[in-house]
Amino acid sequence: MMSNLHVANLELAGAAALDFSAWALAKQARIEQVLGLVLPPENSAPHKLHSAMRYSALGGGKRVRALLCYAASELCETEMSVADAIAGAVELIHAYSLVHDDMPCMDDDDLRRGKPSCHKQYDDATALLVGDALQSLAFEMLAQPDLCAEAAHQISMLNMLAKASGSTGMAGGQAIDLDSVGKMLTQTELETMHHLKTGALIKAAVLLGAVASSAEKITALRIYASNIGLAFQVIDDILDVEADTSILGKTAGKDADSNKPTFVSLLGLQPAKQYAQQLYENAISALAPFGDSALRLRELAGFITQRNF
Ligand code: GRG
Repeated sequence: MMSNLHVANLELAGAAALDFSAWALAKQARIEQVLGLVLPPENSAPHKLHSAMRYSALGGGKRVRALLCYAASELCETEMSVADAIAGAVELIHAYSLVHDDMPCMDDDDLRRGKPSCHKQYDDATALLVGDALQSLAFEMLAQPDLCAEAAHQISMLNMLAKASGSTGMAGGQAIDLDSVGKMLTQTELETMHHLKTGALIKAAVLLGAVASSAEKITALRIYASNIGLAFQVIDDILDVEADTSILGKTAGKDADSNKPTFVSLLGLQPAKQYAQQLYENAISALAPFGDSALRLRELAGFITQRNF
């Protein structure tokens, strides 16, 4: 199993001189291959669990978090083997969160990434275990021996991912979200919830590859990540109102049906769009000190705020 974690020698396209869509396609293919190697094979026991893990983590999703990991790692000149481990770990945590979020005890959704959600395709108990096992695999990936030349950097990364996904990060945000159904939240409360639920992992995706960087660089990246994390959620709320289920690959109109507070219900559709634009501009401003070397992060901010799925 451990040998599968060494994926640095993948023969995939380099990034130099590629336009954004070619760069993103290459990186999406790369993360698919990284995850395909790290996830246990379906023909290994326990078969159902391994099959359901691969079903949930492979072959779908925009891979925005992995793209952010690769873009920030390129900016910080982080080794590709480390970037792969970071991107894989973050995507595994994200996949686990989606599997659990879709379960009847949470958001209760039958559709994810254009196919039946894990608990519909398999069963509730398997979905619970898939989330658990994907989370453990994420930490196994990031904890692989000798991943980083400096052990202290690796420990910092593990610490950062644990905090981003735990009760003062994503899981905490989900707890507030579940508790907010049917309530009116202020904009500050809504922002706090989403900084945790969606923003914490997006911030980790940007900052994990920067652990060895200067304090100034990390501060600028933190501002960038905080703004795109929130922008991601504002756009998610807008798409829930404006986009079709067939394009989203998940059930549209879910927020209103579940009586959830959103940026659209709080601000209105047009002001929510202006707010997303403001967050985008804040993120771009934070990248100014990096000049051309932050091109991919700039393009990703554009992708996140202009996406239609
Ligand atoms: C269960 C601990 C736990 C947490 C769940 C992130 C989350 C917390 C739930 C997802 C619910 C949701 C739809 C949130 C809105 C923002 C979001 C994370 C959307 C899904 O992310 P995308 O659009 O998904 O990046 P893909 O499929 O493209 O990877």
